[in-house]
Amino acid sequence: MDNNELKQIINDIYDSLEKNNFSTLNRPDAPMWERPLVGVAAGDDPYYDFLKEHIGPFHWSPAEAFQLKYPGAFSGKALRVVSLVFPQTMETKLAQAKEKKCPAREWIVSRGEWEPLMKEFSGKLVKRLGDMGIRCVSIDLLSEFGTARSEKLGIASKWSHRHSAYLAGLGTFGLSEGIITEKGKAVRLTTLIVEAPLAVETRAYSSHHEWCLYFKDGSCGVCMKRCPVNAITAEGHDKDDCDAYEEVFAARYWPEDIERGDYILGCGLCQAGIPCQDKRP
Ligand code: B12
Ligand code: SF4
Ligand code: SF4
Repeated sequence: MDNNELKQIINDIYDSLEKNNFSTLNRPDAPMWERPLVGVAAGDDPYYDFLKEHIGPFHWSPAEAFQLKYPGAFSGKALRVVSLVFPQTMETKLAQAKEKKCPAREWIVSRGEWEPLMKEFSGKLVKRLGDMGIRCVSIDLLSEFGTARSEKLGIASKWSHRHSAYLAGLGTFGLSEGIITEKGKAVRLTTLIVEAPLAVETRAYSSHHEWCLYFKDGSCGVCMKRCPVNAITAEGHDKDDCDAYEEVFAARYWPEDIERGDYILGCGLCQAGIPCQDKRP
């Protein structure tokens, strides 16, 4: 399998998704997420050693994540990290850009229904590659996957999808901390680790903040103004204030016609109504 073949498989699976729609908002024909951008990184890239120091020793290397499904000694050399970036639709972004206190209904639903959608997408992808005799691991399908506390960086995860996207050439971080891609910052991500000789993508940047206007020339800063709790400042992003706001908006502004159920929440007002909403600015 080469990169083009993998991208074709991913697009076919995207087209077959049953859960990628706004049925909850009575718009079954409207997709929740656009086709993903795909990037590929090497499984033995020394960047993963850096992440163990930078984020914490709990952050998996690709080989460690792979071994959770396929136990045994293993080097990362034969592995590739496939990073997938799903952009929000323009309709969702326009709705979100109008909001000031509470995320738009489309944002609430596309966040709340992400996990079942990713189960469907990743499940189909892993099955398809498995049928071709290719071993692979979807990070989102690992039962061990979850959050952890980084000493230096606060709330974190055993696998940071964004850092792998950065490594796979898909974008750099913004002042808000969100990753800015060619399709902008209003995106969600997942990662697949495959045992296949895919070509590793080159990175069109040399530093981790290169595509953000604030780090480029001190301009912009619009994401700071979009945050209702001032969790984004020139010093960066306060993860705890940001995290706490989720329950605040849910308690104060939850739309009556959406059932909260087991939705995980996310404010995301800093991801829309900004120059990096849809593109690398
Ligand atoms: C924990 C978490 C949160 C926490 C903390 C956020 C955070 N920044 O870590 C809270 C609850 C606050 C949160 C909020 C949100 N989240 Co969140 N969250 C996660 C989660 C589970 C883990 C993130 C993680 O591990 N962070 C680890 C630390 C290391 O990251 P960091 O501090 O941001 O990294 C900085 C440093 O590494 C530094 N850096 C990078 N390279 C280098 C190199 C050197 C040398 C140095 C010194 C520094 C440096 O720059 C980075 C950015 O500032 C991921 C899912 C996943 N498993 O990946 C989703 C994820 C990051 N969240 C996501 C989203 C969409 C959101 C929200 C928009 C909510 C929503 N759904 O609407 C908000 C946005 C907040 C914001 N301003 O970015 C998306 C990312 C979207 C994007 N464009 O980046 C992810 C990837 C989920 C997904 N599956 O797509 N989130
Ligand atoms: S809104 Fe402006 S300052 Fe904020 S991340 Fe995007 S480009 Fe950077
Ligand atoms: S997600 Fe909301 S609370 Fe968190 S930084 Fe962005 S705008 Fe602020």
